[in-house]
Formats: sequence, C-alpha cells, structure tokens
Amino acid sequence: MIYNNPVIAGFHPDPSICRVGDDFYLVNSTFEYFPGIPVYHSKDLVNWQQIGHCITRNEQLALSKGQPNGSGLFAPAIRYHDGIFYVICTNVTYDDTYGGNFIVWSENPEGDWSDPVYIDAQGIDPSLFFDEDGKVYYTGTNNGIYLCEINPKTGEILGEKQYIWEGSGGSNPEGPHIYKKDGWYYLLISEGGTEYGHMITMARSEKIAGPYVACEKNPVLTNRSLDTPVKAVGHADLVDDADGNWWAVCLGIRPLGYPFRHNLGRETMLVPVTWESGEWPLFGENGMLPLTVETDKLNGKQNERKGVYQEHFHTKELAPCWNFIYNPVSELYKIENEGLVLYGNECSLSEADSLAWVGRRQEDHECIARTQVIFEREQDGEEAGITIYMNNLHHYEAALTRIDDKGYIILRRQIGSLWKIERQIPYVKDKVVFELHCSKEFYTFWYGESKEELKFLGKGETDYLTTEVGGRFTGNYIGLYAAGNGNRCRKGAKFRWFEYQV
Ligand code: 6LW
Repeated sequence: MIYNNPVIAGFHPDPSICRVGDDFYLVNSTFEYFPGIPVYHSKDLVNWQQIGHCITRNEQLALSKGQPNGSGLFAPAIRYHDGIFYVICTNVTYDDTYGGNFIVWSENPEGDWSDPVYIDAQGIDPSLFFDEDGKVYYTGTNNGIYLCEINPKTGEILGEKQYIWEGSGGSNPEGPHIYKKDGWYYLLISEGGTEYGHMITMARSEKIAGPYVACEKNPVLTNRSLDTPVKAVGHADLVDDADGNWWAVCLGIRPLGYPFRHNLGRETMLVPVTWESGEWPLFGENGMLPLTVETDKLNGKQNERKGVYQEHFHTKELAPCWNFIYNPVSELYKIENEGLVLYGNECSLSEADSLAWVGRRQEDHECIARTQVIFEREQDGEEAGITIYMNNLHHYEAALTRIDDKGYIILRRQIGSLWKIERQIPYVKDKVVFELHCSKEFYTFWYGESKEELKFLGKGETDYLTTEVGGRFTGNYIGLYAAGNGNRCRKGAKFRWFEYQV
C-alpha cells in the first residue's frame, strides 16, 4: 500500500506511541493549548482518530501565560503496562505557575486520566521504560540524557540519577526512549535541535545503566541537507506491530517554499523500520523519510483528506479538535443548541491572556474555513469574527465591529509589533458569513450574508504567519473569537456553524 506523510496533519509535534494488541495509541505535545496532550487511536498506523485528551480539567494543571508557543505541555511519552496507560510529560512554566515533570495514568485511553503525579526530576522530554525484572525507569533530558528508577504510580524517584549518554555530538540531545530487544538496551534520542538540522541517533548497552555505545551509522534517521519536501525530521518513538514489523513515528515539517518557512507546525510522520535480530534498526529509505511511502507491511487504505468537516455546536461538550488558549474561563463561552456563544472580555487578540477564543488546527496548506456569526455590537471597539492565528502577535482576522457608533466589517493583520486595519467596510447587519481561503501564498478573506453570495474582503501573505517569522513550537489555528478591546462585550457573539473544507 502507499501512504502519504503526515499521518496526523497540522500541529502535532513530538509524537509518542504504544501498542496494546492490535490497537495503537499516540500522544502529542500541545504547549499553551487546552485541553492538553491529545490521545489518538489507530489500527493501521496511517489512519488516526482522536479519542480524547490527557489534560481535560483545569484542576489537573495550570498553563502559564505570556510565553506564546514556548511554554506549557512539552514532549509527552505514552507507555502501557499491566492494564494501565501512563503518559509522562513536562509543564514548562516561566512564572510562579506550578510546573515540572509529571505522570498521569488511566486504565482507559479515552480517559478520564488521573491528576498529575509530579516527579522530582529536572529538564524536559521524560520517558518511561518497564524492564523485564519489574523495575521501571525514567529517562530525562537535562544537558544530556539521564536515567533513574521510578515508581510510576507515585512519581517517587528510587535511586540515583545518572547520565547515560550525551549523544553523538549534535546540539540539544533530547527526546530519549529506551527499548529492550535481543538482549540489548537500545537508547534512541534526537539531536540537532527541532529545526532543519534535526536527526535521530541511537546507542545501545547490555546493561540499562550503560555504558552505551553509539551506533556507528548515526544519525540513523535525518532529512537534514537532503532535497526532500519533509524537513526537520526527528523526535521519534519506535513501535512494533502485531506481525513483528517495526515502525517509528516522528515529527516533520512541510515548508511552503524557498526560503523554507512552515505554517502548519511540526506534524506527525510514520517511518517504516527494518530491525533484524541483534542489529541496529534501519529507518525509512537509507535513513531518510520520504513524503510518500510504499510498503507491503501494511494493509488497508489511507483515508482521503478531501471533504468538509461540519460543526453545528449541538453537543454539550466541544468536539476534541477544538482548543482554548490556556486554561478555559467558563464565563467566556457557552454552547447553546443554536451554536457556540463567545463572550468577549476586556482582552484583545494581541494579548497573551485568556480570551473568548476557540480554535482548531489548520491541517492543510490548501483549505477553506467558513462560519456564520451573529453579533449585536453595542459599544465601540468590541469585535467578533474568524482569525488565522499563530500567536498573539501573528494573526489575521475578519470581524464585525463598531467604530464611532457605526457597524463595520474589518480585516486586520498583525505581524509582530506591526498591525493595520487593511479594510473597513460599513456593515450594519448583526449576521454575517466569513470565509477564509488558505493557500501556500495567501490567507484570503471573504464576507457576505450567506456563503452563496460572498464578497472579497482582503488577504495577507502566508509567509508572515510561520514559525520562522514569529512562532516557536506550535502551528497555525483557525480561531473563532470575540474581544472587547478594553471593555467586556455587552452581548455574546453566536457562531451558528463552522466548516473546514479541503
Ligand atoms: C521538545 C523537544 C523537541 O521538548 O522540541 O522536537 C521540544 N523536539 O524534544 C518542544 O517540542
């Protein structure tokens, strides 16, 4: 069969995977977005469905504000042992918000997951290894890779932390995972940083505490300096299938063009692996990951991405594809049977703070999003609309607003500290349909009373809403929002429906 990477499109970095019988489960990092740590399920490794999140309750943890795309939930790892799923992760905070490395666990991957059990261990990118003798080990990243024994239910560290490998000389040795095979302990890590120099390296030892000897073929997987459409390949996790074939998931990016800039974030890729007994694993095509993979080790067919995702906000809870920025504030949103109502607070979109904002990932370079919003504007400055959002300093939006007591539709673009209202069109009606066309070149906005009669509003270059221009670890979201820009909005903005079309 032939499949195309990514297997999970859009902002889905730092994947970790485990298998239980014929079922695969995968988690990703989510940084400042909530719910945190999505859990995906697959039976064939190429078609994935989201079945929930690990962090779904404000009481579980608080995400610290003010460091867009660079704080919050970093790389997680998922493991299964004796009927229990464990997810270990790091809540990176830069203020007095409580953070650090923690474990959540559940007997059911759909959740609910436990409250975090915090671990007295520094650094990021924790992982767990369940050894055959019943001992459980924590591997971590803190200026090198270290190991210690741990009780995974209490988080208690049971013994000394010891460094086991510094990597092969690349920058940022991180993302460690340990596997036991054919009498060897294999250590897999990432090096080179999560950008264009990213690579996977390995070492192995007859004892879990080492000494670890590096694979002479390192890096075992990288796309650096290669003419391939997938770049920055790294942060991998190995898994075998029920037939004994080996695979790896990893992150990769699909830049827009040249010079390389990417707007969808780091996405989850699938890598075929050959791992003969007693040998080192061989990844992809001679250690390179192609965009399209042909393999006789998988059956079935990869789902088409073409189609229209329709949302009518009829369910009591938002579908799992919808996220908030930071922990949600309940009075800022309500689902009523006729839609999603957002109550704008005093914040504006350019503030790294809790907003009346609900978004879903842009997963495709070429796609269309549309929504109908009803918003009775009663005071100057309040607005509601649709935004393509990298972070609080990099976004374009079309909105209903009120200026000098008159109703308008505006198109605003913010790129860093520069922002401008590109268009301001008198519009007195309270109801409007906005349409956002996404392409590799432009984000183009349209408006009208119905989706059949739209007028051109304006556009902005895609290049300026990319990680290389203004982002860090996340990808673009298509957001629905209401903002009071200094005052709380008098009325809620009602989003009747939303469509995402590829
Ligand atoms: C993550 C590190 C990395 O913790 O980027 O791609 C960091 N690898 O392992 C944030 O995603």
